[in-house]
Amino acid sequence: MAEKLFIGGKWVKSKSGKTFTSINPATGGTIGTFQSGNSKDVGLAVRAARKAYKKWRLTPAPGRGEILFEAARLLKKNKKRLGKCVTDEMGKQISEGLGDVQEAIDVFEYMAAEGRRFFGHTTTSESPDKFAMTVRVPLGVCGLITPWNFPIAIPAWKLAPCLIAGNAAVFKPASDTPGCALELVKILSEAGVPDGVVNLVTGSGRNVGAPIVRHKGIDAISFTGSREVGEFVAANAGLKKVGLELGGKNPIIVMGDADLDLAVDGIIWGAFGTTGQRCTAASRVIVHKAVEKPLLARLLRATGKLTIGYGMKADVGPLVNQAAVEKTKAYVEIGKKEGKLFCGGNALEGNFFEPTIFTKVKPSARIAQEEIFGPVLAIITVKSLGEAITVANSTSYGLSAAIYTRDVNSAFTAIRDLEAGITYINAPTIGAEVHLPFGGVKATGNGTREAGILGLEEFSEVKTAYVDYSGKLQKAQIDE
Ligand code: UN1
Repeated sequence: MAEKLFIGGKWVKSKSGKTFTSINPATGGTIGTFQSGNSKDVGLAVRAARKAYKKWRLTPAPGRGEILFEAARLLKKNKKRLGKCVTDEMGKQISEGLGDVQEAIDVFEYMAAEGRRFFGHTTTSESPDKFAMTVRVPLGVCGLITPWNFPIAIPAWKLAPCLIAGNAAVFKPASDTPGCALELVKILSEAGVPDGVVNLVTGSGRNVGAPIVRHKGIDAISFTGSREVGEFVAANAGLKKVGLELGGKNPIIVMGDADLDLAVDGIIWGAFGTTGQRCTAASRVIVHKAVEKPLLARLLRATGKLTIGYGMKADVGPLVNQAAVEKTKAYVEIGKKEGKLFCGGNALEGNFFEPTIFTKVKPSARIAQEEIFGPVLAIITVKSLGEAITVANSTSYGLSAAIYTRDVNSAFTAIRDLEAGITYINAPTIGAEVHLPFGGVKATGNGTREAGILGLEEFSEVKTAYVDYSGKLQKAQIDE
């Protein structure tokens, strides 16, 4: 039986009358059948959200927080089961599947507690007997469009701040992971999110995503995904408030004084964790010439130890689908012309791909510039910290960056000069925590930060309020 859409608190079929299936990328087994939503479903979801918003926005924020705490509790209770759902539907290794759920728990708890802060400012007035302050107000109805690589965590990053701020949501998950999205929405409903406040419309980007982006009844869009789609969102959302988290080409710099064993652990995790399918994945290593040889020897050894297979059993799971395999294959062919294939390079049966490393890559090579979203790492060799930073900054993206060094001067220079929203010292490019802002510079987005205190800003706006208790007309700038 096909799963349904969730609109206005009811599980309903799509007006399209069509469905699609979600497949386990490791085993080829069917996860489930889901509704292929269309613009009519989006219209109904927006109507339900607008109606529910009227009441939800007036529910005191600590009360909204109670519901989010309950959602966190239910996620905890179901963590094991949901972690396996993540592994089965998108392929990542089970400890990462559980981490995906943990990140959702963390962000629900964090944002739930924001319900008792939600601070504005108070300040002085230039007039006597007058009070001035700012308060935060919700945006209205938000369209949330999420990717498959963190199928529970990224929807949670958006839903938790969206809800605590008093907005209603129309949520469209990636078509590779509708099952995880459904699980999350069921938990929100069970936790007490009122009917219509969160509406789920599954289906394609063309038939569901685009109508959400263009809908006049939607006030804001929060999108995480590819740069191409991000550009479409920016061009089609009109005057909606838009938050974009797009790609990355994240570098790890390894200096001559680095702890090489530590660096190798970080590179392997950064490059091949989630099979390279993170916007924060390390896809470039920029190594100082002095340690190139020993680093490569260690990397070869460590890569050789990785097991590839179904995420319940192996270190490196599959790519999400056949299109991702084809894309990775194509980049490996490009890489063979641009650098030296050092290890891996082969697609295996099913959706699996060997962890792949290219050496002697030029900073301008396509495999060093374009986001592959697969287990492909480009190694670039440099002669100084200055050159390393110039190379690190030489892509259009700027999400996360890392440096391995024992020198405090190099570390602080990197923090100052790396063009990235997130910089790690002696840690890989992945590992963001939910109470700190997450996001990037340059083509990684449009400046929005998710999670942390800034995550609330994406989903609320500031209202300025003046209270004049003088009992007479006072004119700003004009009265003496
Ligand atoms: C993403 O790569 O799409 O820091 C999000 C990390 C995770 C979030 C990544 N906590 O890698």
